[in-house]
Amino acid sequence: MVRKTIAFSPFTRLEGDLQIRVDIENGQIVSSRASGTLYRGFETMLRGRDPLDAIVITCRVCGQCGLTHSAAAAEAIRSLLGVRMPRNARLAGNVMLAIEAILSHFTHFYLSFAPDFTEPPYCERQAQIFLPLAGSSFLRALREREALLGVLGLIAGKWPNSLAIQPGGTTRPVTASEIRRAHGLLSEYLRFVEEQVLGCELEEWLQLRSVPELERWLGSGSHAAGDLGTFAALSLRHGLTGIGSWPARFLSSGGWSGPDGETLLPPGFHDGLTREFDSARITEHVKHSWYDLRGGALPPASGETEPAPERDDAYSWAKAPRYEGQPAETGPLARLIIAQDPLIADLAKKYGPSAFVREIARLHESIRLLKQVGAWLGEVDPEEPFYQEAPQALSGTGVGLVEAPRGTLGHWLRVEEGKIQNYQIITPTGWNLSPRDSVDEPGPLETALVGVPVPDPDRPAAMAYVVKSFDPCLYCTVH
Ligand code: NFE
Repeated sequence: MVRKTIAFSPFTRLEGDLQIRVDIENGQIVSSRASGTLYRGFETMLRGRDPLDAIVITCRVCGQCGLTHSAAAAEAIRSLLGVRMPRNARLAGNVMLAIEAILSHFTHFYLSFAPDFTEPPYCERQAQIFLPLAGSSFLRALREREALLGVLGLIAGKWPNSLAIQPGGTTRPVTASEIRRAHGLLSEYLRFVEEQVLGCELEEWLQLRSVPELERWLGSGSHAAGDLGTFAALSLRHGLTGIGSWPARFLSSGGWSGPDGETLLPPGFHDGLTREFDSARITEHVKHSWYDLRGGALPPASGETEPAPERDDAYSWAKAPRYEGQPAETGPLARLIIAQDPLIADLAKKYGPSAFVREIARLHESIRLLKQVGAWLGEVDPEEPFYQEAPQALSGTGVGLVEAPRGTLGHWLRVEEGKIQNYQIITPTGWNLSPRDSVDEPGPLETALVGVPVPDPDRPAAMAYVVKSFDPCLYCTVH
């Protein structure tokens, strides 16, 4: 039996600096380690600053989900103060965050995920529509982003690095005519999704509730020629249904909170059964991370970030978050399983939480959100306030949990005498690409890679697809 260890880095078309080290036996991965290789230091940068600075600074953690970070920072301050935003601000905030998620999901699909089918070993003719900077689907997807960015311009003022979400609400009151323009831009994007992604009306797709219904849909009309249909055919042909599963435990803090506090997608922890989500059950482990070991396995409210690059028993700048001591996957698949979405639940039953199902869940969530954004926008009342002055945060603790495109994002802060004493962030990719924990249990991706075939170490295509199915963002992870 020949055992080989190979480190793959850098990863192309992926956010941030990732190294995957795998042990291969008989052409299959038998164990893996995911390393975030670039330390950035946002948490330490925030010590001693005004709490509101957290909104300005953390929205720079990442260019894909910056609004979500600023929303988590604002929510953490709001929870410390015990204040609520006006109804309009919750609606406008949801519109902004949902659009950021849709943008992120489609950017991932067209710029990162689908183009791999155009490259060796696949070199699929059918995938030429996804060829970077040349394929028809790639180019149109890139162009159509403009409509969603236009909506963000109207509601948030600008994107990225928008500071529109503050503890007291949203800072850009939106007029009736701006709402009409935003609806118009959404319709443009909807046309793109219906014509190119689906090949049918949104509602027809949203009616699908099982694998047999999906299969019938794929076999009828022009659906197979749409981007989603093409992706499904390529995935089935190349076995994306059979790679990337793990004994999944799923986590969601509840996605997109409505004006009355309910969430569009419910919170929960799912390990076969779905149970309530309680952020007090989260800890972060650093046994295998380049941080001082004093912070062994702490709840984030009292977490520590003391870099210890000299520790040669560690292998990542990411910490290892755990829920009730267990690794957990977060993201669109987790949210939709916890929400008991019938189509995604049936796909996961048939194909497991595989690379294929993870990616379909991402597209399906985008489509569900696109429908919902119009509804939230319609509920905004331009005559009512978007913002009310919030008091200054002088002392106390706060937590802000927001569902980011890639999953559950948490910001924890402690303030004394008006200054931040401690700030801790746990990101979605922190959960998904977590290193081993205090009892040496691997993170979700590390486990999902076991069993993946690597017939040619120069072209670890299946491995790359499993990694990309989690849509990792290492910028966020090692904030
Ligand atoms: Ni940098 Fe982010 C999202 C957050 S990922 S993209 O989604 O938070 O860990």
